[in-house]
Amino acid sequence: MSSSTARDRGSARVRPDRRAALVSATVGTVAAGMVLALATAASAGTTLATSAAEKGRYFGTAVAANKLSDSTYVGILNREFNMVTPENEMKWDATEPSQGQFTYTSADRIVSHAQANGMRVRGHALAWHSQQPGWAQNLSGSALRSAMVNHVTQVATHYKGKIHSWDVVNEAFADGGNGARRDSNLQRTGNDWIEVAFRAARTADPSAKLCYNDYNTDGQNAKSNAVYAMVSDFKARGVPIDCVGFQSHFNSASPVPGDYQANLQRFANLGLDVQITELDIEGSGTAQANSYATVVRACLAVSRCTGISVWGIRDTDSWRASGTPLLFDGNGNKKAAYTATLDALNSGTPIPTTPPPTTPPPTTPPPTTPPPGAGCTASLSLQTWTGGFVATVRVTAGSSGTNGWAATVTLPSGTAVTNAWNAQSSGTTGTVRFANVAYNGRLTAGQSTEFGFQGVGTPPAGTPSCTAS
Ligand code: 9MR
Repeated sequence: MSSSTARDRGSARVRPDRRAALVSATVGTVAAGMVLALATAASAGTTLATSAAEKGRYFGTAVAANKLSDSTYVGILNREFNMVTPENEMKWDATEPSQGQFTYTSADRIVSHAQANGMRVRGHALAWHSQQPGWAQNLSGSALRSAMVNHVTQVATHYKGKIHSWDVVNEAFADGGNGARRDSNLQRTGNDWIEVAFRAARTADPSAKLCYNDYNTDGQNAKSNAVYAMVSDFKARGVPIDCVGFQSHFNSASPVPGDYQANLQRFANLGLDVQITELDIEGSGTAQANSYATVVRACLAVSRCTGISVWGIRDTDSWRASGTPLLFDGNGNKKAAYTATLDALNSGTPIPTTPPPTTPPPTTPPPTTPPPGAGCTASLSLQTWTGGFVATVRVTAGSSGTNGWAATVTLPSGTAVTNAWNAQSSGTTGTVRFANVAYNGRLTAGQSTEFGFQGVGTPPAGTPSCTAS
């Protein structure tokens, strides 16, 4: 009785031709366990979309409308993916080439193809400094602000109910170490342009998830800290935001960061989804395959990482084709990177949800002289803006190393900590204590680690005190 139940349940996912063979093989004394083993193997997805779906995620790709007449391209698209992002067709220059004149022909083609084939759509991108039509590039001030709000409203309304997630604002932070906003005509309309865009998008399409999307934010660094601070502030003030997109364009100069998973997790911990939105990894062979697997495992290990999109199908479809960064070669054959991605999706053993012990790259130079004696020392660096700041504290172990540590920061009157990462904080005002978390308490002599916190009010000055255990 129990073996026949197990066989029926297990064989339900086996293709009919396999099922007939299995049934005849099980006549007599063949153990139900063997059937179960075969059925388990057959239950692993055989495409990126089905494998991701079995893990509760989507697997998507950027799509170019002019390739939808390429049968090889469409064959792979329909077989492997269940989410599409129009690569250029929903951008401002494409959808509103003249002010107030909206053209959706190419973008609609992609949306129709997606809907006809059971795929969802990531909208990309409503407000961005790049790929603006000439007329918008020439606007400034309140005229540009109004035009931006109208654009967001019109495009999000046109696609209302058809979009899984919108990249509402794309790439609004500067590269480099200061965590500042990127200078652009939009930024010069006022620092609140981002939240204004999010509010307009929510009003136009309340069912779409609204994302902030950027690159070089994949690990913890000054830029991702600044995005983190903005998202924290939006959550605290009720600005509508549902997700953060991590573009994840990698190459040998910018590999998958060691703290990739930890960085996804800290954003997820703010209470929103995270998505890998434009994944491509330059390279070839095993090294490239391993990097893809690392990215997939990181997403699977973060419960609010809801999906992965690659930025094109074949290497020849890529915006940086010479780097052969995608999962299929120019002939549409599966690469080693494809197999590693599929295997990682099918793996039942995602890497642990506790972030691995990582030492993020220092944002301040390490002390030039080793710290004297036992105990620990701490130093503080700040990114500030009117009314708030992000602080990065570097903890360095003394000559005995540490099993644990705690750094104490004294805040000016009226200042409050709103959140912290890579440390457990006690209190929010006055003297605030930050203790190590599980993965960064143990430091060898002279070794450093960093934690951070965000605050409102005047930033702290001076050197934090540090005690070691
Ligand atoms: O892949 C897109 C390429 O076809 C365009 O020429 C380029 C123009 O800016 O944009 C590419 O897509 C970008 C995406 O919209 C935002 N993140 C970076 C992507 C690669 O540049």
